[in-house]
Amino acid sequence: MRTTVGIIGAGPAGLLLARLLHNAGIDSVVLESRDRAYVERRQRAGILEQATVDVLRAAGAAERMDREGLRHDGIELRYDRRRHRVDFPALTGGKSVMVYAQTEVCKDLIALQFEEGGPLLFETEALAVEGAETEHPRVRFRHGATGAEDVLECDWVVGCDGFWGVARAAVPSAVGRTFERTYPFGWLGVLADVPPSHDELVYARHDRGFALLSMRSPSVSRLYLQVPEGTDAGSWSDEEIWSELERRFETDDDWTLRRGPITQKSVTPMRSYVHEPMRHGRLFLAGDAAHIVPPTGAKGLNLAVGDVVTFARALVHRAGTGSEELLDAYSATCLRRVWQAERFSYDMTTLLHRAPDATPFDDRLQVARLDRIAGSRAAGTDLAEAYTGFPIG
Ligand code: RFL
Ligand code: PHB
Repeated sequence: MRTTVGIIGAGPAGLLLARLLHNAGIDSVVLESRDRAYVERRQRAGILEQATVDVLRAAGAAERMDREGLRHDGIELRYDRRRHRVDFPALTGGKSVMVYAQTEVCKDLIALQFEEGGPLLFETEALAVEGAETEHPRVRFRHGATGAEDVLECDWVVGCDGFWGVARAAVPSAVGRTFERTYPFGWLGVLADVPPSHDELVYARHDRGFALLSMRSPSVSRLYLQVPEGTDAGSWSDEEIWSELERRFETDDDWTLRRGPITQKSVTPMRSYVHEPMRHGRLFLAGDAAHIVPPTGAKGLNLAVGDVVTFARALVHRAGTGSEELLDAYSATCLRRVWQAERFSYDMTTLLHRAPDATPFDDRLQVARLDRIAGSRAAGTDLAEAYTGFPIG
């Protein structure tokens, strides 16, 4: 098998990259280890930055998003039983975000790829990237149906295979460097068949821990609770989840949390991670394969989009001009945006979560930081600009 760009992974990064390349007349093959139903059902991100929305529209992949996505002009910060709304358009000169789930973005891109794009092979696991330093890198992979091994010969390989993928391992440790931080807590996330209890996202800081109210549609709520690292989702009953959410979201006014049937429960660990550089020879890393952020800033999916847009532009530039200057700049260009997202995600995480060893001093500092955001236009603007997203490239 032969192609111009071998793409490992059919998450948002790999699927969008295949679409962008197809639109530019560049052929690709996508290899995905899981089956289609799994990829379309995996619950993850929910917030699309303005730049992500613009990219999906320009790629011709936004028809359903524009019908079903919910435009949000702000978020609520909740602490000390008080509520503060951060107004995005007012603070950023008109920017907003879109609530449209990652599962839906993936479904839309998969459908388009099957209708119009190149091969997208599910249940096909990449085993290794070979020859990254040569003109003809290869991906060794295994066909799911037969178990037979095969090789995909490429001009370029893009590792969009997430944090646990194989692409990153093809960068020799002598040239790569990693930066990492883990957090002593995770998120218990639930989906519930109940209309969201607020029309915007609510990020709550509470002495018992963080809570987040988000949504998937006008009739489906997505809720998260900070839990200790290593928590088993099954150890929380539905009743315990609702009463803990109620406590953490409590206010002095008459706001109430609507309860409904919980249809899914899972725990996500929290990690900050960056691999530098994001390129080795003709292998490029994009999305979670190169970096992870804790979900508090809603940045993971948006970073993946920025990476693949940057790669596609660079390859199109090379095809048009013969110049590799943008490909050479790929890693540095992406990393500038990645580190801003790392900083923001870290700030949001430490602003809102209660560490197991937190002292009363730490608690007061968090409230002071929140008061600052609520009371200063400059501080509010800083949050609003970062949340609605930094430009790509
Ligand atoms: P993905 O989505 O992980 O996709 C990688 C794909 O590669 C496949 N794969 C392989 N395929 C072939 N051969 C191999 N050897 C392979 N190894 C792996 C995998 O099956 C998968 O389909 O990475 P991508 O495309 O870079 O997209 C990144 C986003 O998915 C991610 O940043 C966000 O979802 C992060 N994230 C969240 N971000 C938010 O902004 N808000 C959230 O609420 C949020 N929740 C989450 C998350 C990430 C989670 N992970 C990684 C466990 C919740 C979870 C549980
Ligand atoms: C979500 O809806 O899943 C979501 C929203 C905002 C976040 C994280 C997750 O910061």
